Amino acid sequence: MRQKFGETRSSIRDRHALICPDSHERTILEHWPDSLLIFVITPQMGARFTQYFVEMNDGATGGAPLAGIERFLFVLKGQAVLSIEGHGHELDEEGFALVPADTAHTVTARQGTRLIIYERPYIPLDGQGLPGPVVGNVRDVPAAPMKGDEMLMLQKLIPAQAEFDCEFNIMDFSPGASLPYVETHYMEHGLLMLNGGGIYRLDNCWYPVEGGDVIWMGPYCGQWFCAVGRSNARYLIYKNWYRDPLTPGAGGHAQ
Ligand code: UGY
Ligand code: MN
Repeated sequence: MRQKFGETRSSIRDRHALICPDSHERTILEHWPDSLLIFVITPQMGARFTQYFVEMNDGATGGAPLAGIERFLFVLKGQAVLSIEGHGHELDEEGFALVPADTAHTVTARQGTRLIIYERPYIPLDGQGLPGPVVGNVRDVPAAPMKGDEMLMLQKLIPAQAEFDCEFNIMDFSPGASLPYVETHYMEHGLLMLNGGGIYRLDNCWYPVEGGDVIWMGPYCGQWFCAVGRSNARYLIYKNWYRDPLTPGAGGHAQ
C-alpha cells in the first residue's frame, strides 16, 4: 500500500524492534530458489539469530542453512513437505519443526506456502550430543496456564531437555489478560503475532500490535503485553534457553 506521508508503525531501536508488514522488503537467496524471503530480524540489528518469512511458489524447494546453524520452521499458510535425512514429514498450517544444525534437509512447498523461519548458531552443552529433530503441530501440543493464570495459556513446542538451547512457545492471551510484570532477562526473543492484538511495552515505549507484526527483544529489553479487543491475542515466541550467560555465544549483542 502506498503511504502518502511515509508513516509506519515499524520502529527499530537499539535493544528492540517492531517490524510491521507494511515495511517488508523481499529478497532472494541461492538456497531458496523460486521463493521470496523477508528478513525481519538479523544480526545487523544486534540480534544473535535470524527470523524471516518465506513466500514459496508451489513446488519450490529450499535447502539447509549455513554450517553449525539450527533451524526452526513454522507453516503460516498452505502445506509443505519437510524431508529430513530422507524421511518425509507433511506439515500443514501451524505445523512446525526444529531441525538440528548440520542435518541434511529440504522443504518443498505444496500450495500457497508461507513459512516463518528462525535460525541461530547451535550452542552445545558439555556432555550432551546434538538433539534429534522435533516435528509437530500446534493443535497437538498441550496448553497449560502460565504461572497459574488461566487467562494466559502456554504451549511449549520444544521439549525442555538439556540438549536443546532454545525454546519456541505459543502464548495465548484472553481479552484483557497480560504478562504479570515487566520482564527483564538476558535471553532474547523473536516474536510473531499470530492473531488478535494489544499493547506491547518494549523498554520505555508502548506499541499497538496486531497479527503479522514481528518483535525483536534484545537482552534486557523491558517487556510487557496486554491483549486488547474482543478476541484472544496469540503469539509465537523464540527464547534462548538453558545455557549459562557466560557461555560464548549465549547472550548479549552480536559482535
Ligand atoms: O518466556 C518469556 O520470557 C515470555 N513470557 N516473554 C514474553 O512474552 N515477552
Ligand atoms: Mn520474556
